[in-house]
Amino acid sequence: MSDKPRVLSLAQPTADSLHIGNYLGALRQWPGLQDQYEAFYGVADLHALTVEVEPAVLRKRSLASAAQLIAAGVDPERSAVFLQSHVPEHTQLMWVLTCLTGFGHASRMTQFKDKTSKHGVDAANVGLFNYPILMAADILLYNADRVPVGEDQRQHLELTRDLAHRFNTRYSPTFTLPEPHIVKSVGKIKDLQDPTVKMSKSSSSPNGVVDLLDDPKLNAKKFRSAVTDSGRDITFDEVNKPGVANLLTLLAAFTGRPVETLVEEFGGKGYGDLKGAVADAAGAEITPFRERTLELLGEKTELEAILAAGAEKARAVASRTVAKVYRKVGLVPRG
Ligand code: AQP
Repeated sequence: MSDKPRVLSLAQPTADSLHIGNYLGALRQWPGLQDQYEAFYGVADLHALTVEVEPAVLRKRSLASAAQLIAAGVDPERSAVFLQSHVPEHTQLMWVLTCLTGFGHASRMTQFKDKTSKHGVDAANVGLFNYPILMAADILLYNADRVPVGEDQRQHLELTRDLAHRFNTRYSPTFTLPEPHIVKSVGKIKDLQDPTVKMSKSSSSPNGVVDLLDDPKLNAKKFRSAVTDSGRDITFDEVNKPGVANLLTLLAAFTGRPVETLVEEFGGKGYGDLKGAVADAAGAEITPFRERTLELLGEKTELEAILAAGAEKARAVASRTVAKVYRKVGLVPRG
């Protein structure tokens, strides 16, 4: 076992492809942390059950998500790459944490409110309500020091820290309080058709979300038809010009250049120029990523072997945590 600090992050296989929000907000940071940290990166397939899905579709999406992590540069030799359901300790720890979570506290999670705003709470399942507690278990199981996630997950990270603190004070120091690793310049990538809401696998309009595995030509078209406003000036104003601000954020992220420089450069140019530049910059990075993912998906046996080895690595850590937690809360160890 390594003495490096630990990093953990998971992505949900809730769509056929991850999107550029998942990529820029989270996935893209993951490979760069592999040397400094002992890394655990996975696919949150249990979380994906909170949405009704065909079994065969979920299996396909889970493998596609794993392939995308690797295509993004996560190296299975250096990191544990695994499916959450292959490590049963996630749900074991979750139950203990569920019993430590106040109902009122769980009810204040804004993502649950957002996700149930359209169809109401009665249409949601309890799994969706419990999602942040399973997420806390995902993180605490590995005593992760850092969790690279998008801005939308900040509140869940806070809950995780609260639960860790509560367990540590009620029993004895056990869990590391994890720090979020959030790229401020990216923040939340917004839906291209409704730049007031985050780009999301489940709730975005089809033309508002750019999937990493979609045909690059289709994606270029989506960027070119992004909603802006009736003005002409290219300025970074998230309140009054959310569409233009989103495009500038995307261009800055894909080119590695500061927003201020881009604003200067686009002075006097039109929205069409900006959209074209985003389409080109995104395409240049996403197209090879997509090709690598498709290649990995063509080697299914190898991919499954990578995931089996990743689950072994993950379980070596996770099983110890659960044994310790069960002992501390008073469950009798199996003789
Ligand atoms: N729009 C976004 N901008 C920046 N980061 C984002 N993330 C998600 N959307 C954006 C980050 O991507 C990582 C993986 O996300 P996830 O698969 O765990 O699920 P999510 O956060 O719930 O993302 P979606 O796309 O909205 O999925 P659904 O619709 O299934 O809920 C996370 O680190 C997340 O912060």
